[in-house]
Amino acid sequence: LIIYRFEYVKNFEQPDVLLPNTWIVVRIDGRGFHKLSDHYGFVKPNDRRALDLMNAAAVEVMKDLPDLCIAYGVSDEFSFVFHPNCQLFERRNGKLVTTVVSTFTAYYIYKWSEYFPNTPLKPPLLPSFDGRAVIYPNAQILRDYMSWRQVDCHINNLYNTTFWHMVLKGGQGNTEAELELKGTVAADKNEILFKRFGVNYNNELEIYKKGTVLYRQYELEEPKATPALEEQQQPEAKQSRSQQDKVRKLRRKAQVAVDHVDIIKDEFWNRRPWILSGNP
Ligand code: DGT
Ligand code: MG
Ligand code: MG
Ligand code: MG
Ligand code: MG
Repeated sequence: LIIYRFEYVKNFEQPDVLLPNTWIVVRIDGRGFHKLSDHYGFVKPNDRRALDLMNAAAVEVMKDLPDLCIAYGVSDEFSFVFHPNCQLFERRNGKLVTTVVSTFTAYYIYKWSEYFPNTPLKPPLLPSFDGRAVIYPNAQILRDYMSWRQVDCHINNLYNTTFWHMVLKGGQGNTEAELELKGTVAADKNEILFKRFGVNYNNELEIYKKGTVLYRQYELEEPKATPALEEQQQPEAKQSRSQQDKVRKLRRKAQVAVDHVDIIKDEFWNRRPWILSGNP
């Protein structure tokens, strides 16, 4: 009755369904973490507690959303990947992004005290995250996206490790160190670390050099054959409801593995074909 008078406002809502049969990556990123990391005294350049907290929150997101097949995290960001056959929220952009961001943020704050027992969170500087969804048309491009993030992790970590050694151990000023590093290549930075500080970059922790990859680990393991990438990227023929439920159940039961390994080369993917096949 009276509701009909107002109902037309519903028509103002814009559709935001993401293209079918594409990989969906939801990337979240800490808002103003430059300031937040200073405020709460994160160790420079890498705070193990902060990274472990990011990873712990991301594991909960993976457990909460069985449609996710893999996630990759570095610094204050995490990329969550939905398989092309994912039908969660009818693939609506807004629903997917806000659910991932708010679930992640909720767990980040819930678990904060576990990782920073002596540094309570206090307003007005509280952790929050932004998020966006990007779709990728095939597994090769999805892998290139993941490689891009891991290369970024490596480049930033080598730079930051060198910079903070020069400043904190070498006593150089921030600007001075920055100027000296301008235009240097990886080999130069490795040499500065080794010659001045006796640090072999290769011996730095894998979590700092490679970031963190999360995926589901099944007991059945050790794949016999390795499907070609083309096969892997072919989305499954449309699954029935009961098939989808079965896959979901299997995924929910699986352990979420937390790894700090190379995801650029083929090996990682070949050994775990279910990540790209989406089965289970
Ligand atoms: P945004 O994302 O535009 O709101 O601004 P920020 O400040 O979050 O910038 P972003 O995301 O490009 O860079 C991440 C910042 O977080 C960067 O300034 C360093 C800081 N950060 C992340 N992880 C660590 C850590 O483990 N230790 C320290 N000290 N800082 C960290
Ligand atoms: Mg940013
Ligand atoms: Mg940020
Ligand atoms: Mg960031
Ligand atoms: Mg509701």
